[in-house]
Amino acid sequence: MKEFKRYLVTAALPYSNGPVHIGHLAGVYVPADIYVRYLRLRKKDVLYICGSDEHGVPITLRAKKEGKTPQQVVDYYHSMNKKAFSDFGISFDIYSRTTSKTHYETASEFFKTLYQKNEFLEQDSEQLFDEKANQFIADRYVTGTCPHCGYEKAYGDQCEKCGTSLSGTDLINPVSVFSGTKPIVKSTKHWYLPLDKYSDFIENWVTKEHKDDWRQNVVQQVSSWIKMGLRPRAVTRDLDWGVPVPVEGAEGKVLYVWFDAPIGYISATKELTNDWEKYWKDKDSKLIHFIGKDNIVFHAIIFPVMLKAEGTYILPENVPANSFLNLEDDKISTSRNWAVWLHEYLDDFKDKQDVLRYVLTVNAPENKDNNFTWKDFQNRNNKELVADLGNFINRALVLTKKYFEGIIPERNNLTEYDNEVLTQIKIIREKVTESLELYRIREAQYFAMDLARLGNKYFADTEPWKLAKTDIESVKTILNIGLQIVANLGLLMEPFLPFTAKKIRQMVKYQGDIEWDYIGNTNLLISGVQLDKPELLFEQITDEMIDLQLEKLNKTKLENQNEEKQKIPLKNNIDYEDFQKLDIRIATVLEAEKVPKTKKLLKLKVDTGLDQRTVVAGIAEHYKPEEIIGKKITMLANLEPRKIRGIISEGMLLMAENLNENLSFLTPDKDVDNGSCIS
Ligand code: B3M
Ligand code: ZN
Repeated sequence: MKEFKRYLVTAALPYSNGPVHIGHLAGVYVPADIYVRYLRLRKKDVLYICGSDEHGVPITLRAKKEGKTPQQVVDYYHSMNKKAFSDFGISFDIYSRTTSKTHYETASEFFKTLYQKNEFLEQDSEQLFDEKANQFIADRYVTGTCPHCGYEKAYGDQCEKCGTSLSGTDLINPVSVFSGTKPIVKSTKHWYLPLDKYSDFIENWVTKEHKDDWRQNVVQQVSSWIKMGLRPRAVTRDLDWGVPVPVEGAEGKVLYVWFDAPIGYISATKELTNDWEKYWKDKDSKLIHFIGKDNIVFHAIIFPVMLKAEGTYILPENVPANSFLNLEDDKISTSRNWAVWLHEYLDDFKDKQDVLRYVLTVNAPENKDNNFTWKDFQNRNNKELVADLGNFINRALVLTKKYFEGIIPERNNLTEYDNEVLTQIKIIREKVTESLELYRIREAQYFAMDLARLGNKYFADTEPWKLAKTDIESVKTILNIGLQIVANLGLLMEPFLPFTAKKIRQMVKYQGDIEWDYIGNTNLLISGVQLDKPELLFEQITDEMIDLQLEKLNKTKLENQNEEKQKIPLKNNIDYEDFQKLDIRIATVLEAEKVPKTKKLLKLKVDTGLDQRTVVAGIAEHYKPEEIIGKKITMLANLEPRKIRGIISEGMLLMAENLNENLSFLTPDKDVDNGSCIS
């Protein structure tokens, strides 16, 4: 495998329109942090780059919803997320942001370089324009009826029901999300990145050159995009929030967020070091993009095409893309508040960052989606961190205190088993190394815990607490070896559990360098050193602590259900004349029966005060016929009669309903006559 002089590790830039949650940590930031910390322990020249992604329509929508400016929104979440990452030991060398001055300059320069190289296609296209909001609207922000399946809530870019990829102008009765009005179609010019021109390059580079060393989810997704045929992609937008397009004739246009955001990696590096070009342009630099699977196309196709077209940059050596983490079997969602927010986790689990890092790593969704449950969180903590890692270390220290007043004993003659245990330490290091080099972070964490399991087994096999009565010299050797294993854990766990690893090194007064290659050294600790009073590294997580979290989630679920009720979207406005055409009356149900061979229909005979007539109503799943006879109801009396399942229905029952289908009649609160008008 090629040796590189330096490493450039990027982690996907989180949008500054919400807090970061455990899905972000599991998907991107913890695995990347583990890999970077490992490289640092190997004394590699490595930069860990990240920052806030601060453009894009979702941010302007949130700003509009909260009555703030987009800058206020991104300022708020940028500082919240920057602190949350720091609190969790996500050790970026820089956490910048794409509203920085350097980023605007860098992104503009990058665009201009491609523009001057005539890399872009310039095309006029028909786009939907919201006259009331006075802005063009991206396809995602227009809804309407899908021309393929008739689904009335299709988005302009895709129909979620039949999955058809759409463009806003395809929709029937399009409505702008911004103003609720019907948009018009207007022509506008945009600049397109010719992905098709680089299709062969991408195909060779990803699906052939990296067929074996990149994760299959990445190779397969790129393959399917190639098979579908790469098409020119617009990299400018008619928006006022973003990096202005720096060329003539582009007034009122900004760079597409996914064009400018990846350049954020470059601008952040520029802000970090004057040597930035060494990292981004020297073939001896290794570039790795840690991302979630929803960002594969941008990091394995679009950004590499941009870099290739610009011509002076290196390309990523790997793009480890994780899948998604679910929470209690449901998709994590910022908008539904279905998440464990980092800033809230620390409120409830103070100083337990490593517990969450550990659980998210052993459950990392590396090759498929995975699920986080609070029960598993509790079990992993209590049965692995407390019982394996913490228990072993505590035993080594407590026994040393008990038999040698906390002074590290010297080692005497080693048995064959002692030697075997000592050689295992380096073997475990090598297994962890290999897994990390292959970005198998979850496997690496498991192998690292083998060292704690080795220590526990060594004590269980040698039983120093029994030997102490008869052979204290052997106990010295056993405890010395146990403490050497503890010191090695203080190095081996540094990438995974940095807060715990530091405590371990302090507890055994490890004074050496924190280096990967020292792992396996069986003399990290000098005998005769006085150790401090042992402290517990981990504490039990109780059922009460977990129940509290589950209660929070149940409360969120209920709030979401309540919220769902009001989610039936408002229809277009009508004028008073339209309303006057409706003749709505109070009536009484005289007879009611189920319509044969249907689940939902009841056939009613009603007295409207003007006449008696038949009405068919879809309420059979909510009311039994016998329970509505005699009931006063509200109905639309002048609806054209229509035949429903062979029955002529003369009018329509008016019911109150919401999305959770909690149906109700509209019954007057006073005993008014049949035929009373609703006005
Ligand atoms: N802001 C993250 C996302 O899609 C996106 C990553 C940008 S990395 C250049 O959630
Ligand atoms: Zn459809």
